[in-house]
Amino acid sequence: MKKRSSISMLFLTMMLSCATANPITAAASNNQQSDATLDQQEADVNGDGQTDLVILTGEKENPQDLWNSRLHIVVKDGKTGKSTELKADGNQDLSGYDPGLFLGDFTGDQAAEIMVSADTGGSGGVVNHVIVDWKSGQRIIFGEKQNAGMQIEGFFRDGFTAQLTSQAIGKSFAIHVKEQMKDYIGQLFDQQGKYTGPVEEQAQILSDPFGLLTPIDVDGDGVFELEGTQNVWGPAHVNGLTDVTSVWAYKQGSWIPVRAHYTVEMPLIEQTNGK
Ligand SMILES: [Ca+2]
Ligand SMILES: [Ca+2]
Repeated sequence: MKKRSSISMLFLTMMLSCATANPITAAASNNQQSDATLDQQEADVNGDGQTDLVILTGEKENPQDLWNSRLHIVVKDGKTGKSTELKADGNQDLSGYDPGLFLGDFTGDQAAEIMVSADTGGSGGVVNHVIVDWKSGQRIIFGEKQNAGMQIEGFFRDGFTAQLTSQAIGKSFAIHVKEQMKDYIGQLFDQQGKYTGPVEEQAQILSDPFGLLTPIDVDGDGVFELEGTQNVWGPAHVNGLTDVTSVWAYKQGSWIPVRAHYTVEMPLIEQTNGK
């Protein structure tokens, strides 16, 4: 997989579902005249022991354009030579800058899954990630819902504190945010750190979807996990509060978070003065 530039600021949180992915239907490839080959990799994706060729194609309005629309996966079966095409994210069109492929086994069945990543070019560098289990009926096992990751929500409270909850794991934690909130003293907090903002607005803090999402075999069992970092922000998107990094493993049809940590920027000069 191609390395991408570091991504820390994304937008909007989305609901995460660990439910089984939608079955989707592969269509015969018969309309590739305008498609450009954007990446190609080799691996056994159908589990027959033969190496297959996986090609990522997309459409460019102009050949020199960096933006690619209608990303498609084409698999050339290493045994039969037959090509099968699939929209990279099933029923919707996946688009983006600098799209790339990664082939690796996330499910533990010895056949590689097909991971497609594409920068959306949106605020802060949202990256779409799709993982297709080709062997098991071309199922999308990681898509927009899974890309919401830890789904952090939260609100501010006294003591320059951000009270955060991960909807994905149902756990809460608090971080000290005086440094990040210093522009809001007099608006959301008084000088002593007492919260003075609106109380009716509960979800003042949200997390972005994953940006960079890296396949990594964290436990050395030969099956890839995913590691990614999400920006947690509030009350506005420019106000990054913390970055949450989590590792996810695909177990029995669901992505399970196996570990997570957060980082907070250290104030270098000012003494914190929260309660
Ligand atoms: Ca697999
Ligand atoms: Ca592993």
